[in-house]
Amino acid sequence: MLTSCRGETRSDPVATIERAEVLVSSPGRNFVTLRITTSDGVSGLGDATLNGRELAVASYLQDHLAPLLIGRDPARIEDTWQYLYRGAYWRRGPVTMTAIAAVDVALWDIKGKVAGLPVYQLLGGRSRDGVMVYCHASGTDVPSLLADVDAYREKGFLAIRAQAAVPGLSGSYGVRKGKLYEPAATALPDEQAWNTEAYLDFAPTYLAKVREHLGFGVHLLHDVHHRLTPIEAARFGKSVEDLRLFWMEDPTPAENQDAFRLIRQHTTTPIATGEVLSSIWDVQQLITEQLIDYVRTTVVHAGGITHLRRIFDLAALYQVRTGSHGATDLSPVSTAAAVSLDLTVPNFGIQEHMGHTPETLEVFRGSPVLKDGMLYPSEEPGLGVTYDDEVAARYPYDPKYLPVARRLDGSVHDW
Ligand code: EZ4
Ligand code: CO
Repeated sequence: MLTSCRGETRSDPVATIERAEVLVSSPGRNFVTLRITTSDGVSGLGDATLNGRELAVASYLQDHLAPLLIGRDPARIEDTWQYLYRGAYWRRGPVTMTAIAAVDVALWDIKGKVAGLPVYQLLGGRSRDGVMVYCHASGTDVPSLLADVDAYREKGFLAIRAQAAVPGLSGSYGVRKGKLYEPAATALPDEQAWNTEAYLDFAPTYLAKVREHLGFGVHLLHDVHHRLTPIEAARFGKSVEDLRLFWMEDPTPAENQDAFRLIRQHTTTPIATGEVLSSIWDVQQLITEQLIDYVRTTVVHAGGITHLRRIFDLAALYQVRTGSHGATDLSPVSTAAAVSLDLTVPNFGIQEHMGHTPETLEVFRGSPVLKDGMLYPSEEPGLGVTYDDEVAARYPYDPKYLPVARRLDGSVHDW
């Protein structure tokens, strides 16, 4: 029996991590992917994409985490998580938590392959048959929004998010130009105009038209995208109560968790937040004081499967359900990891799913399958997603930034 200074006690030689490669490519958009390979030749993938700040995470992984991974036991997922989190000394933050997430998800992928089981089986097995997703309908005006809603309904979606361009404003979040919504579209940040009054006047009217058009048989969602103050969000939530939204998303920035209390005091419109938050500490008060209904932290930006499960378990105690972020900037590896967790947790709510471009799906093969508004996991061992290096080589990194919003007087607003 060997006892090392790392506290490892073992009787048999185990496989070790031999390689950790950081793969940066832009098939349709930028993705950072971590591939860990063991001495037994098993490899696992983790998504490490942080939109608009990709290379910060690539460097964190390449320069600071890869040297720590070589020689470690890939089976020790929790220990590796604790080692990387506590060992950094510097706590939380999207760059750190995305890098740790990539390692964590790659190790779950490896564990599944070694066990010969899909990752959702390792997490306790199915709690449900499939995962309800919501899609993104948008329009430059109300008629085009309604047409888009119809197109998604015909595809069988059970839940639809609706966003329309506010008349006269270039900076309305969520309005698609091409086939998929892609906000990180320019080599330097696009500066877009924002006017809260115009939004607050317009948004409830178009949501009412969508609800009237849809009826109550399909879930309707809306993303405020951090644009309102708490009292404005309270007014918005109150004004759409009769429309019975599934949720209003990110009504106000969430750095100050206490701010949600004011919204809560005024409206029964359900609240979802968390896509930009990276740890359990960032949502602790929101959950334990029941200031939100859905927690939107994701597998890639909140420390991987290991940490997200911890967040979801805390949320379950307070009847807060899950509603993970799932925009195009989360790679198919994240979709697979998210679906594995969504399938198993008792308090699943909904999963965002925007889909990916054909170029993305050429590089990342084997994503979960979408059918009648639900995602179903791969039954392959691990996460079931592969990365094609040869195809990826055709799509080199292409620097892109998210937009910046400015109020009409020129001052910076939350985008
Ligand atoms: O703006 O993923 O709900 N989805 C969203 C996304 C985010 C992007 C940022 O990279 O708010 O569209
Ligand atoms: Co959002």
